[in-house]
Amino acid sequence: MRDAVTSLIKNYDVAGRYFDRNAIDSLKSYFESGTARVQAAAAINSNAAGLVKQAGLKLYEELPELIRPGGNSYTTRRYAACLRDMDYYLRYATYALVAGNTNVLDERVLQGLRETYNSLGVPIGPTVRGVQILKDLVKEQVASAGVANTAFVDEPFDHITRELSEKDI
Ligand SMILES: CCC1=C(C)/C(=C/C2=NC(=C\c3[nH]c(/C=C4\NC(=O)[C@H](C)[C@H]4CC)c(C)c3CCC(=O)O)/C(CCC(=O)O)=C2C)NC1=O
Repeated sequence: MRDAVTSLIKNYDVAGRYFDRNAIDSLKSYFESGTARVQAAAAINSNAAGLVKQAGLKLYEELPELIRPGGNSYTTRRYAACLRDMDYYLRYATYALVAGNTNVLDERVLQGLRETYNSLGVPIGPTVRGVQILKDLVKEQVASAGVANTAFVDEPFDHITRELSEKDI
């Protein structure tokens, strides 16, 4: 598992180089955004269950066929599995936000996920929509906690949707 600093060190060590201007700039930007990252994690933690629940309600309002007979969230077991997945996405996205790096998502969440979803018939498009709804709710929550620029919150959620949507080669 890597964060912004360890991943930079790894890249420079492989090349046997000291930190150059680019490295220093990226270190600066990571440390300057540190307080906002921690504030975001605190804001998410203060209402994680609420965020997941709200995202689920919004998703099923937009795509009601998911909870009708034949839909992938039909039956309470699958409904609960879907919300549990959203909770995983939120928790690991929070780790990635603090780390300033999406490596934790690759290692702990995304590895083999598409294959699992495909074999169970979990639809990717609606899952991606769910993650994007979650992102928007998180950004509102983080903004109302006083973080002025919430653009950095996009990264882990967009990373999840990008990796999930990627076509098979
Ligand atoms: C921490 C990393 C991690 C992830 C990400 C994870 C995902 C994950 N989601 C699963 C199932 C599932 N995932 C969903 C999700 C959905 N269905 C929908 O209609 C919606 C579009 C969507 C929610 C947004 C559903 C319904 C199932 C159960 C499918 C089934 O058993 O038929 C399964 C199969 C095993 C199980 O049911 O628990 C896994 C492994 N597990 C992990 O350990």
